[in-house]
Amino acid sequence: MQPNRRDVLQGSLLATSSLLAARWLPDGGWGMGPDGSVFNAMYPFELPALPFAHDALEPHIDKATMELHHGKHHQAYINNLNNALKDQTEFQSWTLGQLLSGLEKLPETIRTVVRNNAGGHANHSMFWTSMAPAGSGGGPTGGFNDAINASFGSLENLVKAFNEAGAKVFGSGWVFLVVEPGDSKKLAIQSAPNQDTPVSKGTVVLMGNDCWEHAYYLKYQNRRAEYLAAWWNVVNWKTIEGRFASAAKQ
Ligand code: MN3
Repeated sequence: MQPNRRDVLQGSLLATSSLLAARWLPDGGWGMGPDGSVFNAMYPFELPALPFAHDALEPHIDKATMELHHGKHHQAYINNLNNALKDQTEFQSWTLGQLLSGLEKLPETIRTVVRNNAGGHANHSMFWTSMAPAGSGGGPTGGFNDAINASFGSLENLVKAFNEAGAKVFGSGWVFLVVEPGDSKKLAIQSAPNQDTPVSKGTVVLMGNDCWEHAYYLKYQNRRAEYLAAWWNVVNWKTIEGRFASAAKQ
């Protein structure tokens, strides 16, 4: 029997998916999807549980902000994404990774809403797992530490450059630490507006900080620089180093 068009299409999607997975899932995903990888999750998308209690990042990130940010904002991205796909049966079998890398293949009627909300889901899943209670995340070691020194001169310089990039994000957006495409030992800082993510261009994201006002306004009001500085107390270096080590192996 000849395979029908749908089988062929799904077969090619699976092949594409495993290629993208090799590039995009340096830590086996960000560890928050039902199968352990947020990029492999597909419609209907679900809010992943936080890997710590809402008050676990106090006093650097307060409990009320975490409750709203995870329970309301992240949930809203997921609801909007599911809503955009509810009548789009063709795209319900696309993984989050496929949606983010294949935005130009989507109908114009849903492209922007998917870009914003699939991006929001991916960015926030990455964000929660980039953090840990203060004192539990350790610090960069080994080859990761070497890459930081080679790329920025020192951890102190990385922090300074990252915070400066975060302060410059105009309006709402993100600042990311990424692996330089084509050189797994070189790190770089990128910022992006709205919920865009370097992942859409196949770039490996190691960590990122949310520069939307909803991430800090309850506690820090307009003092974004103070929030950016405090955030380093809750960086989960162990997880981020694991992402780097996996990316370096590819
Ligand atoms: Mn946010």
